[in-house]
Amino acid sequence: MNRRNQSNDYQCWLGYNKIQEQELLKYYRELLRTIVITGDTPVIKSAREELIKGIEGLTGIDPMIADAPEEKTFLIVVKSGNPYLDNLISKDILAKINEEGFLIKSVKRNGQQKIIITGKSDQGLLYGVFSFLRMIQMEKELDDIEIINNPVNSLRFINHWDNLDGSIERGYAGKSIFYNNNQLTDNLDRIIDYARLLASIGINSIVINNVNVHREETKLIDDKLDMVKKLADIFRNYGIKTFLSINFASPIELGGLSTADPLNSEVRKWWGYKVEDIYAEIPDFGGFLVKADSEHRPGPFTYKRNHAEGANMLAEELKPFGGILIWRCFVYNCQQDWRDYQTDRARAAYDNFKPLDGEFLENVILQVKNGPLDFQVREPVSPLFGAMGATNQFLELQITQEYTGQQRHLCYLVPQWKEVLDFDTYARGKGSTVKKVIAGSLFSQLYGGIAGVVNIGDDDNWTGHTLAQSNLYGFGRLTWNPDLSSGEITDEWVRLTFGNDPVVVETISQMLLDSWEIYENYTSPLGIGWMVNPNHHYGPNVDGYEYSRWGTYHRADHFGIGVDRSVKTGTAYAGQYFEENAIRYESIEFCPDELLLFFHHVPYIHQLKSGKTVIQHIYDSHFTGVEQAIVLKKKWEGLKDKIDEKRYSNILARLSEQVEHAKEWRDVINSYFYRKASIPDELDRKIY
Ligand code: GCV
Repeated sequence: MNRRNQSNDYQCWLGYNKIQEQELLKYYRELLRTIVITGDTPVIKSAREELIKGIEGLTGIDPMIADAPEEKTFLIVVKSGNPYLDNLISKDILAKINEEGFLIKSVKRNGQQKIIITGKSDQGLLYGVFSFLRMIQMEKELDDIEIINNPVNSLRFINHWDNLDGSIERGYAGKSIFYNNNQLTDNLDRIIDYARLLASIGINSIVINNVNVHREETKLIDDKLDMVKKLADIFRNYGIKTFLSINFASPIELGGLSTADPLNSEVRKWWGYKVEDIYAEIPDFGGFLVKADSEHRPGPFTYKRNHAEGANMLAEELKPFGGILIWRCFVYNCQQDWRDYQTDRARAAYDNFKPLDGEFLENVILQVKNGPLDFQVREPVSPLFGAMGATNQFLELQITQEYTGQQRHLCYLVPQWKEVLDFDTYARGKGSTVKKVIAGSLFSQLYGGIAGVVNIGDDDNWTGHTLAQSNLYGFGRLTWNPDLSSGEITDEWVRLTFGNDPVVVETISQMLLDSWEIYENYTSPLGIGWMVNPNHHYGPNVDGYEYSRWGTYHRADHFGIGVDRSVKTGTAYAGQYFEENAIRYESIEFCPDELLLFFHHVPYIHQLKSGKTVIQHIYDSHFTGVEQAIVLKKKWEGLKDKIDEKRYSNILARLSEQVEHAKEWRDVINSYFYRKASIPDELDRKIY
């Protein structure tokens, strides 16, 4: 497709639509007529192309690109060692930029105002260019700027759950943009556009296949390596390293060995050769991501080895090439018998990994899901964060909305992620937040970062629901800087995507910021989770969850509901936290309302801190959630004349569906608990 003809929703936040404010447009046009950007590495070329594209779109002028700054040049993009900067920018300021960071600074030279974008690396320049373009898109004045912007996390990862046949596990926006029928797609332009989107939000690493590695995907390290190489060639131009999910049993499936035992010397040798082959083709290959011994995936347990033995074997082979091994902590026995009250899936990650702290090599990173279970609308933060001071840890978030409305419902996850990042683990006393643990700063670790399971597919707008683009944008911005507020990120995304009309900005921002709470209101109450249909996980089904064969997950009976995870009388999960949190979660008195049923089994008439009983809270929140979903739709309808038809109708259709499904949720949940508890609604509303 001709890029100039791409629709607004395809272009997401890189639409670069012409500035509407005429005075400002004139000002930018004068300033941006000539620009200097030096260097011709692939990443700098991408930065140059982006700058041209951005300035053309935003101002309508075709900027002149000069090789060296002249008197009148306003915008100068050069690496930090460039002599031009010598008398313009002090060494002290330059010293504050880290390897991937950048500086955007206005300076005066011979009375002429200039903007310098500089950084130590090509990537730094690319990020600086994107940030500068963002400022123009948001109609910022360019006088008097000094922005030093360094990424907080060294690894900012996207995980794809794409399969080679083109399907995407938990994908809600069409098919894979990479693969089709076990081949690489022909539409490489789309992948370039994707790389641009990712680089613009600071992503520097990508895993290009599903963690559940099946037969075809296993071959990606073998006779399908050329596909990986082609993708890596594209992503490299945007400063993004390519990683692969691998099958732990590859030595058997590909190599014909009789074992995949990590301590077996033939197995080690086999992996050694494989890694060498990969690096011969892709010298900057990032490394492997592994899901092992979970949900039927092979792993070291088969050979009575532990996860450290499994991970270290691979890490050793990757190390000479600078590769990284990422090992997932989403390890649990999906066939546990839940009739036993001590058995608790929530305990699994900590029980499996905590005892191994200190045993992993330094190029191993453990990837931990935000909560102890599985991306529910509300879960406590995983107690593993901070509990492994001698091990690199990554936070894994789910951008794709598996349990949060599958991109048919609006559920903006940035506020949820902010709560996770700001959560105090108390690992080293007060202030030991998750964001410090995973950035590696709390324990001075070598690697740190955040991985997000992405929400895109080949739908024209990438994410199915156009407003779900905000989750990808927000994810990237938070991995770059977890201290950004939800409000700041939201405001940015709306302006970049829909323009700067204050009514549009205010309305959409509020819709996004309210949406997580709304979704929670009409779905699973008070942290209980899992009231979804099995397998596809969409829509209400109170007793539906997979484990119901062995007992309902929520433990609801005629008298009460919730899982007792206290140390005193329950599964003892609460005891996995550091003392301050363990005490808070252990007692019904201190446990916050929103997590009460995650940690405690209480009678329906138990009074919450809000003053309501549990049952009344269930009724009220479900009625309120539906009303709020209706308001979301009304707010959107109010923007009819301000949004292009394509995006307006896409979003309207999704919001209408959301209202109908919210009603279904309300009715299913309320009637289930009304029948179970036999307690009438205080407001005597009709419960179906
Ligand atoms: C990729 C959940 C999802 C699975 C997913 C798994 C995981 O169980 O439902 O689709 O598999 O998490 O994170 O490995």
